Amino acid sequence: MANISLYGARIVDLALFANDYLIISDLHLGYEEALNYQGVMVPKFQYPLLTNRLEEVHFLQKAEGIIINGDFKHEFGKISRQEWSETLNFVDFLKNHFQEIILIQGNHDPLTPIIARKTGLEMYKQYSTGNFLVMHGDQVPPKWDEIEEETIIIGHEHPTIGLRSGERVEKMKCYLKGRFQDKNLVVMPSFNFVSEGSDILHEKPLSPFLKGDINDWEVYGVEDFETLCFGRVEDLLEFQKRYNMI
Ligand SMILES: [Mn+2]
Repeated sequence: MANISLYGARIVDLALFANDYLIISDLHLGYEEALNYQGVMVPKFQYPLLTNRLEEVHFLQKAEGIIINGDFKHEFGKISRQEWSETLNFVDFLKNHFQEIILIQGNHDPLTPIIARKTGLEMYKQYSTGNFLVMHGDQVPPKWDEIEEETIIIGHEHPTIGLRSGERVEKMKCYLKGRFQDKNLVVMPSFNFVSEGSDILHEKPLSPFLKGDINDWEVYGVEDFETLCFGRVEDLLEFQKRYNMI
């Protein structure tokens, strides 16, 4: 596995390793049951994929602590059966692998504090470690000027790039490395296998951190523990235009 670091945070598949923490984002546990309620019949397949994947990541990169960077579960207004069982099991799983577990509040987490209390975990708006400030990324903190860390790590966006081959468009999960105001910014992919995410080249951004000019930002695709450097957003758009791939 290539050793690629974004401002000192090492890419380990869909996780980042920063200052002795592994960071994963946007698990959306319970997503399948939420889809079932909407009439979309998907089986509940995600949980074993997530735990196996995280075990592999942890095997490759030992870490004392883990940070869940928001959207631990999916439903806004309730805790579904699937969410109760999977979140409690997942916290047990984390306790078996890590000495410290940090939960960060995402926009899908209004009720996650109930799960945190039940399992004895703390929830944070944002978490500082070394030179990194980890936050979900659904809003820019109001006291931006008081932030001392050099690098901000966010999730929320579920970034992917759409790669066209013939009629098919495949979305590949990716990291983004850029600058936001006076800070370094890293956008993480989702640790979630129900949906790939949104195509940053063609879809409207979700996060306010991505609403400005991101042409200069660098794209790092991840696929099965491989990391692929795609260059800058602007170059990818230019390439796709030139080869009529949009
Ligand atoms: Mn979110």
